[in-house]
Amino acid sequence: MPQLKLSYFDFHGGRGEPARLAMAIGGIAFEDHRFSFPEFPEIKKAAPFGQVPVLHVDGVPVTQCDSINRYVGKLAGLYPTDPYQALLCDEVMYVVEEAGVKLGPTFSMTGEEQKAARLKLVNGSMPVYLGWLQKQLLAHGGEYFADNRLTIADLKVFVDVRGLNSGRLDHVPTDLVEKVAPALNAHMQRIAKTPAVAAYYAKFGAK
Ligand SMILES: N[C@@H](CCC(=O)N[C@@H](CS)C(=O)NCC(=O)O)C(=O)O
Repeated sequence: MPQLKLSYFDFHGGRGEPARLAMAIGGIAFEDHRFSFPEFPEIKKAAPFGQVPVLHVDGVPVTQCDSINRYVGKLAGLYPTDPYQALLCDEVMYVVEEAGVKLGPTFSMTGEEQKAARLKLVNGSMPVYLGWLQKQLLAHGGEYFADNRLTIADLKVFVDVRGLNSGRLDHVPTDLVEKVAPALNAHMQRIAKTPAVAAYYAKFGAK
């Protein structure tokens, strides 16, 4: 097993959290390098593209969260070996990522500008991607997104839904997911109760 070090912000969400969760669930040893938002400018200087997450594999920095997710998913046994199931898994991750890319610019906005930009998403692309995810989940039995079992795609959606519900995102109503895609909320709650996921958050004293 290579030496792994994952660098990402110290909060239970965002692009780095699915990989942290997957490694915890799979019992994969890794250095969990977390840093605060004020520390980010220093980290940014060393990061390829000035962005995180960065996974160091035997000291080599690797970027792009979904590439990292697929890799650690394979190590942790949370990525399908069947090519079609892997495709379904990737599709779900890319949809969540696209939604994240649309939300990204709003983090550097404030006041009315941020409010207008976020409400545009809340009333536009967000219900579309949440609705699609719900449809996809239900089309595959309602419990998991692919392979009839927990995969990295479930973890990516789980982290996304938790973030939307958290109240951390100003102007995004905390009941948005419940209103437009209740099956995703039920999925999130089920994943949260998975013993390894519950143990992971209990370790941090987080809900
Ligand atoms: N395409 C990259 C995007 C990474 C990204 O934008 N990360 C955010 C944090 S979640 C970041 O580092 N933003 C700081 C910046 O772009 O200056 C990926 O998939 O990992």
